[in-house]
Amino acid sequence: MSTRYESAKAIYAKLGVDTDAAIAKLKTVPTALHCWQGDDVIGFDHDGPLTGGIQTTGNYPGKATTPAQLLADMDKAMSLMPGKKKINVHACYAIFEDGEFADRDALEPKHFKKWVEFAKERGMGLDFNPTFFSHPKVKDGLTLSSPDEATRKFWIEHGKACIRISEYFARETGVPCVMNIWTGDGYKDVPADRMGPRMRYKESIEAILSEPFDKNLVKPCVESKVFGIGVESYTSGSAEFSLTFAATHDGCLPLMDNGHYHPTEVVSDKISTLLCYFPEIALHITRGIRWDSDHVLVFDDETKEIAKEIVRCDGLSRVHMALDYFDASINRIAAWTVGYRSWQKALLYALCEPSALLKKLQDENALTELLVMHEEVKTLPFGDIWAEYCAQCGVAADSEWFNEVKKYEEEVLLKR
Ligand code: RNT
Ligand code: ZN
Repeated sequence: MSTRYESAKAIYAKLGVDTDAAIAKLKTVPTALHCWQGDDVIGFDHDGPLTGGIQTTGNYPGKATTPAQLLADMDKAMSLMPGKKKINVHACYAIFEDGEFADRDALEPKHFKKWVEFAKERGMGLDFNPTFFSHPKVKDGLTLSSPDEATRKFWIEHGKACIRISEYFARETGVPCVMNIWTGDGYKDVPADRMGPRMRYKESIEAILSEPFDKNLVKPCVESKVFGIGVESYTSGSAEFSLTFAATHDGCLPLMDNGHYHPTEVVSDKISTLLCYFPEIALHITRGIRWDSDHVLVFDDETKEIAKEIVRCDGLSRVHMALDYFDASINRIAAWTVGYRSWQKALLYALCEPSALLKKLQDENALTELLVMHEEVKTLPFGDIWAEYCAQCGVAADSEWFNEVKKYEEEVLLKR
């Protein structure tokens, strides 16, 4: 233990914060790392581009194009991050062996065996996502809310297949699987019928959830979105739609992605409300710049505020946390690592907040002192606590880790 840590610990202790306990706690809290940062959200089941209202920009060399490359890249990135990981897989990342192929409605657990092996070898849980985009059966930009019955049926079957796969993940890893339903369904221009698609969306998700599953093993979520590229005027899965759906369907969780709201709306303010009503909720943590741009997560104010809210609400065991961003313009291993480390920093920072003291000031209406203390906290020696946490987790606390990425880029990525 460094003298710097000892001295920082004493400073925090004066404010009633036990930094040893904060570090110990963080080691037990999982955050899901998304596989899709490694290959610009393409996957292995199609040759076409990414479509469905989301987009990656950039053409940085070395992206993974095979399962072996993606898994190796994830391993490299994970070796540079402190903390407890889960792995988040999308259905389009099915790994087919020896020329076999199954369309999305016919996916089976066996197509994800490699992911299970990978997670189990590393003692990690798996989360899952049906992929309702980048596929020819997305008809006129619609899937579960399409007016075309055959289209809806195909995507409902996909959702059901994904429930079976999620349950397989949970049984194999011993960790519950969060299964998130997001579609890019919507309209570019002002629709004539807003309710029709939403009623169909509701019925389709209900049909998916009619697939039998153990609620302790599979945690289905619905993710809302205000708009996407090409669906600027209307989305079937709006915030109200998703929230109300989750509230009225037992065992279904609302998922908030902080890139999916109007630019001045903040998810940090919504967490406490949802935790008043839902036993569990889920988050996609990202960084939207001006729009849902999915920039790499950094240790900025809103990221900190989201982490603080989870901790202040004593929600670490009730909030399923997952990262969701994709930048194709920089080294992808570094993108994964910067984002995950930033979220770890935010959680540790939140765990080191003297929240008992601050809440007391609020309740006593000592609002001037509360402002003073909020400012005081910002310059506490947090860097020394972070360094200690990283040391205990066996990773570099400073940017030393980037040397590993440069080496990997030269030796592996640039040779692809
Ligand atoms: C899109 C949603 C969704 C996707 C992933 C790949 O805007 O955020 O969660 O990013 O499913
Ligand atoms: Zn998301």
